[in-house]
Amino acid sequence: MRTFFSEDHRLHFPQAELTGGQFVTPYERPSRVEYVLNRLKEQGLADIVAPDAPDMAPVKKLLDPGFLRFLETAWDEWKAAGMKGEVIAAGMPARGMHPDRCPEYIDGKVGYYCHASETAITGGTWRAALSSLASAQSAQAQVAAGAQAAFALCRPPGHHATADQYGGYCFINNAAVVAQMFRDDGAGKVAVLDIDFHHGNGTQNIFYDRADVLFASLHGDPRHAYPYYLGYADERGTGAGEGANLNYPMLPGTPYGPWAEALDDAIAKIRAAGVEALVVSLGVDAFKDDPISFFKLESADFADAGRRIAGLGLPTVFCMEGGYAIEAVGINTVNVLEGFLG
Ligand code: SP5
Ligand code: ZN
Repeated sequence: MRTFFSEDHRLHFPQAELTGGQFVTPYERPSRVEYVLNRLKEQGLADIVAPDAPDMAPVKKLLDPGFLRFLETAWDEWKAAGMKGEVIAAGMPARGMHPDRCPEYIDGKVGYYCHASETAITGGTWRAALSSLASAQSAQAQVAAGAQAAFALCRPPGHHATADQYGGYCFINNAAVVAQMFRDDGAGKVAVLDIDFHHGNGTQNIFYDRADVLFASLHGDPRHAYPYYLGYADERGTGAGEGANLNYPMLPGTPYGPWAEALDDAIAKIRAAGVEALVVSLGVDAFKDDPISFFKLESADFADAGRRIAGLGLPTVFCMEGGYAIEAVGINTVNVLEGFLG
């Protein structure tokens, strides 16, 4: 299995994440992917190539062009307005306000296009997000050309980003773009299987009214876990998309047994739906030692999950998402890929 990876991820490394009322070094940091790269090489999965340039045409169709322009220009506007620190949203439109009127002043625009203020934008964020997107798109192209599977070692991650909002360490929803590209290449139906600990609110939101992209997510119950305001089991899709959204929220302390039962249920429903291509949002923050999550998966469980996913027999693109137990991120991520390869 080939890995697509760009060194340009390093351009995104904010100093600050707002958590627990403090600014800390972000959990989502460049060293995460270094551990994945090293583990890939250690395990002989050394086919690692730089992606082609990103193709913005499918992205502009799926995501809001105003949002993309915002991401590209936010840092310069912020600095031009005299702001001293990194771009951080202080206020967002809340209940009773106008959620759909974009202010002109940059501080207001930031809140309009953001849904979680832990995530900072810096001068390198846009180029890093584009390089992450490029890896996902090149992985999709390789699978569309006949490879059984490919791994996009994306950083920053993508699954919390909607068509017009960033947050949760995510800016461009790589997995959603890959799913749309499979559709554009002729797949009748595509599934996105999201095994990151956090609910993939962005991906769910983008495809919520569509029957042609099935979304299934295993995640911490939103009553207890970020992103808090989406991810309940009764969110099943709307209109034509009714039934094409599958949420598996699970409680603090959930070990592999019930997690794997949820995975099997999602896999059975993906199989029954007649899907022709699979995108896996591959976060490994369900790991027992993850510093911001509360499931109890062991490293070996990730290999077992990979085996189960392979049982679908579908052309598959893996997109890297979260995972913050830095030194185990490499082992756990590569375990999924090795389990998949058998
Ligand atoms: C891609 C992904 O996994 N994004 C996760 C975003 C999580 N954002 C909220 C993080 C809250 C961290 N709180 C840390 C508490 C440590 N005890
Ligand atoms: Zn996550």
